[in-house]
Amino acid sequence: DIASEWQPFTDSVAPFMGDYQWQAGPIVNGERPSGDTHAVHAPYDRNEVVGRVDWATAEQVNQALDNAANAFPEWQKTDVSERGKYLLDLADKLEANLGELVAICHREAGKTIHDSIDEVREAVDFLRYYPQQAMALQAAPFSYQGFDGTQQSVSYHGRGVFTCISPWNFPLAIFLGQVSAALVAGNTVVAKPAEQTSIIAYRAIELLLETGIPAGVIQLLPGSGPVVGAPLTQDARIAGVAFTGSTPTAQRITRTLAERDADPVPVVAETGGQNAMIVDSTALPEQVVRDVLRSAFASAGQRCSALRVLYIQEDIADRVITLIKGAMAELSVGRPELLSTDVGPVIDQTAKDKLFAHIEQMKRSGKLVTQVALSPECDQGTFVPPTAFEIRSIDQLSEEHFGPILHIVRYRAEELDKVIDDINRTGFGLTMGVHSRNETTCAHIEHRARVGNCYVNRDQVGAVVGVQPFGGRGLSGTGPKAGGPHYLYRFTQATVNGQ
Ligand code: TXE
Repeated sequence: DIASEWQPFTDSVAPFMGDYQWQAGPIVNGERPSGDTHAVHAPYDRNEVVGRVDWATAEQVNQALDNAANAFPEWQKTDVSERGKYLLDLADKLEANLGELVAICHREAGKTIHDSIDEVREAVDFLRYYPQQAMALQAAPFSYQGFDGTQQSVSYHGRGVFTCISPWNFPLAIFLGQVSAALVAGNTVVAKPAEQTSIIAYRAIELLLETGIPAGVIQLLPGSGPVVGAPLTQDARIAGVAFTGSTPTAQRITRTLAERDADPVPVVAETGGQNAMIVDSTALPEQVVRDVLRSAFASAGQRCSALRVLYIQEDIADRVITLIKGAMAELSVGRPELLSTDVGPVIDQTAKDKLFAHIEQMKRSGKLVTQVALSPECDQGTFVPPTAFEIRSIDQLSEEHFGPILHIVRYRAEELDKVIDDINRTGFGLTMGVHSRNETTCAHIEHRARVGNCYVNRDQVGAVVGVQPFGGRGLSGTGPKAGGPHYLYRFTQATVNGQ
């Protein structure tokens, strides 16, 4: 049975649950200076203290940038296989410390067991994938014959100090995805994790330092966006920025970088979405409902890939909506460490308040389809009930709503192109789902939709490293896709016929 299958695993998580607390903070040249201390509370129970995090001071930010700049020349010269070896060792260490990392994911980010394990696995995949790609890049530099018959070759090198700014919703996978790509490509890194999830980033960098990696090449600076993040995008010592988070923050960072009196540098931005799924009348309703639930409510809807707006062709809309209501009634919302939990809390009170405000507004301007009732234990944490509304069009949503809220729109067959154009007009372009047994319809939607990732007759749950590279267009990001073969190029500078 499942319980005994999970027992050895839960035994490794158990020591880090309950009263266990972590102490985290900046890591500057391998040292752990103290800063302004902030208590971290568990999202599922605001009375539970998970640990304490010191946020970096302005002086530490400055010091970290100096350290990373000083470490760059040597690191750039280090062979790519050696750079990659540290990351491969870290992957092994993450697996060896799975229990603790899963516990942090639960307690700091409120992730369910399944999501927490997936989180660590995805981080491990990034750590193994990028070194392999970097070695392939070095082993076969791009060479070509010029129009004049001469042989040319292009080689790739680190750019300098890369700033990596990450969000809380994939606090280990995205954090280490950025950091590992930047490092293996030959850059040194100053990394700022999200305010809400610095503990897991801190443990990851502690484990990275245990591999023997030179301490100067990775600096960790927990802290707020304005105080720690902003200086890391303003400084002239920065050679590039990898950012994942909301679209407005990406726009702010791009403006800041443009105003620097320094070299122009690349920004690799992965941002939000307003993701839709189109279901036509040939789709299989049971399959649709299974995929809709996973796409909209996995991780409490806090995935950038998550389904927000479900378009259903009128002919089957009543049937599908009835099935969705039935399936939502079965969702178990509650404490993330329980195996039976489908939907855990959202990240914090600010997120909860915003989502409740949206629910109230939708109750006035849309039609409530169903809302899952919350048990009394949810009162202690930042839980939001999975909720579905019927609305007229995606135009009614002016921004991304990052939580377990599904909007449903009915459309008639002849409106299909208008539906796709409405979705495109939001300006976001992250994910799109299609459910249809008509291959021509699927191909038409895939062709007309302006999104980074299209999912046909399946759930739309995001990236699979090395298999399904992930990233958006338009307001959803700069591309190229994380977890894919082209991602590393953005972290390098190319030289023709030179070193
Ligand atoms: O974003 P915020 P959040 C998106 C997702 C959602 C968002 C959730 O769609 O929109 O991420 O993350 C720092 N200068 N994706 O709410 O607030 C801030 O401290 C420099 C997309 O955390 O933008 C944090 O570390 N930094 C995705 C980080 O920016 C600043 C995958 C993000 O914070 C700053 C996952 C400033 N002025 C989530 N202000 C994809 N497309 O792949 C804030 N920060």
